[in-house]
Amino acid sequence: MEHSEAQEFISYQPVIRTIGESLQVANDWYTYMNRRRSVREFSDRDVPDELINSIILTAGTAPSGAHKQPWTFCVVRDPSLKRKIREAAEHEERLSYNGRMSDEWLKDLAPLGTNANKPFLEQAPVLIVVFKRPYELEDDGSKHQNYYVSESVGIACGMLIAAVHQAGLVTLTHTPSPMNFLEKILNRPSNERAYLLMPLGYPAEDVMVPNIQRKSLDEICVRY
Ligand code: IYR
Repeated sequence: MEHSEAQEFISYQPVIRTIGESLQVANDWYTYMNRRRSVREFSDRDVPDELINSIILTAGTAPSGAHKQPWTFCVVRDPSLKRKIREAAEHEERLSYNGRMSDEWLKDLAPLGTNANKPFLEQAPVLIVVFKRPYELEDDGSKHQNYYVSESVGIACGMLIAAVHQAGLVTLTHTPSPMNFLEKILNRPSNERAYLLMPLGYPAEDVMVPNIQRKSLDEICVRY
């Protein structure tokens, strides 16, 4: 224990369930999560801050390398900022769709019906812009390393998506590339890198989603 600092431990409070309850809850949760879809058209119905706060707190319960919690969730409601973000994202997307993405990539995307227009960046009442923090910056300018940053932030985003769905809201994982314009528009500190842009809100009335199928258990699971 030479190199480790004294660490306080507390008892873990497990969730106690019978096997029957576990099965029920697990199956219900799967059925519920299987209804989740990425939605690209939003209603203008507002989402209260209290709900956003709760969803972000859930994301913040994710495990992270050395418990560094290397994430920042920016909540954007200001219409002029949303417009700036949309304009910058569409600029990058136009370059991507008209040359940067391979023919194979464009063909793979065709069933999703996406293109360079991103009206949802203004339609959705809230944009959550997730930043990863490769290191922490102290006031004196010194840097402290974070660990498994992309893995940690990816897990947090997965938990955020689950919380969004649980709350009856919808989102989508938007990844304009490159997305460093988000660091500039939101004036983020030098240790933050844009990771994911998630518009969030209620779905537009009668919204349609692509008819795509999920892989079966046999296709995603190998037993040893
Ligand atoms: N970022 C672009 C293209 C895009 C890429 C993938 I991979 C997708 O699953 C969906 C879209 C866009 O948002 O349109």
